Amino acid sequence: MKYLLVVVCLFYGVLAKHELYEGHAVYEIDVQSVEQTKLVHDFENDLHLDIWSHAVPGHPGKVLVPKDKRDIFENFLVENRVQFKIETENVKEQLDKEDELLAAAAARSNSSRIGFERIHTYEEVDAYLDELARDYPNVVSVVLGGRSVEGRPIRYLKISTTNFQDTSKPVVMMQSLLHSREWVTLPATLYAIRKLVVDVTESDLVQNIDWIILPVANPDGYVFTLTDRYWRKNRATRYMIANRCPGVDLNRNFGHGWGTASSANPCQDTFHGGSAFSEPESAAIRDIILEHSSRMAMYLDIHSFGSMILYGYGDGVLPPHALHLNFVGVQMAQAIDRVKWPSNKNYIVGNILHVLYAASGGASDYAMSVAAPYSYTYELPAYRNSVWMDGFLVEPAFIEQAGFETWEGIKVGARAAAAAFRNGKAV
Ligand code: 0X9
Ligand code: ZN
Repeated sequence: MKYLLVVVCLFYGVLAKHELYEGHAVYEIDVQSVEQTKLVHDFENDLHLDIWSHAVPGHPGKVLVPKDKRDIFENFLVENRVQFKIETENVKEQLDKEDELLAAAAARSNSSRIGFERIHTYEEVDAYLDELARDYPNVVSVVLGGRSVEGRPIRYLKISTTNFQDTSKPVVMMQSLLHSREWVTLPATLYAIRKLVVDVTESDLVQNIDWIILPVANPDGYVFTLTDRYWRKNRATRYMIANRCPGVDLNRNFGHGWGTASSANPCQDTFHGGSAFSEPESAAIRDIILEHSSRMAMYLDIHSFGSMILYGYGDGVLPPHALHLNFVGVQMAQAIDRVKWPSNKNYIVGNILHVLYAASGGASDYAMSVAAPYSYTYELPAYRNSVWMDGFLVEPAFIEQAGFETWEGIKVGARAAAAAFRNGKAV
């Protein structure tokens, strides 16, 4: 009887999941002119839609549209003769499918160990950091960087053959999951950890460089994605309006150009918070960057999706060493392209504003302005091998590949940044 109850509960539990996204659709928008670009963008913002990628002429954009806004949105597109197609009719079905695939992969692997068969939870990753520090005490230590809004520890790894004492060595810092729904970014940091600690095949990387790796930069948001798969921000409640719209976009909350190209509306996905570093998660990252600013050669903030390597600044102003920044960016992109799956597109490299849009308060902009001359935002690929799989969703077969191919890029970048650091010409 008890067993039956459990089965029934599980069954309804699964059915009830992702109910939030029942009838939500993903539209692909193909704008033909600068006027249409602006029109669509403004309307998407007015409707508070979740813009996954901006439409520009020649590059269709994607936007998530809730059920109750589909009519008004479609009418607007038709009236303004904007071309579009509905890429996904019902997002909930896709989310159920992702769960199913990840659960099947987990059952096959039948292991609680950290691997690349599935996407691990915050708790699993956190426990793994301790395990590594225990098993590799000479190279690994775990540091508590701070606590999230909901009190979760923000912990990161320091990997060093000299216990961070040799100040002639460059530091490379990388993080994932600042945007919690970008699940495919977690294997990128976990893979780097594996190749620097567990399965070291290129020892120069760990001999010559001190590494800082923060796998879950937004713990509350990440835990919340188990309830709302497309949650991007942290879980701050102090800016809510009538008890609605929690969360600050942590990648708009850093102190470079804060508030100039972001949203002041808590209901938007790019809400920048009360002030620069108002959020404990971004403040914790700032403190790590500042602590190591004199020798941070490279900073990598891993996001998804779009197959891009972006650099600052978010207002389109280029730093004096932009040529080097672009050059190393291209080398990293080429290294990834050499081993990427043929079904995925080549990486694009460029300044954030030139490639995507203006964005202020970004983590990588801040890191570049105070510490790391080679500072980038990676946008990992969307998985493209199947017709049903979309943007942020993760196909289990791609998890290890995402880690592996991104590591190819990181290695090239880290070596180049370290060489520049040693030559005393950081830029
Ligand atoms: O908009 C963002 O925060 C990033 N794209 S995402 O789709 N993952 O949200 C890009 C941020 C890049 N910002 C800077 N380099 N300043
Ligand atoms: Zn992101």
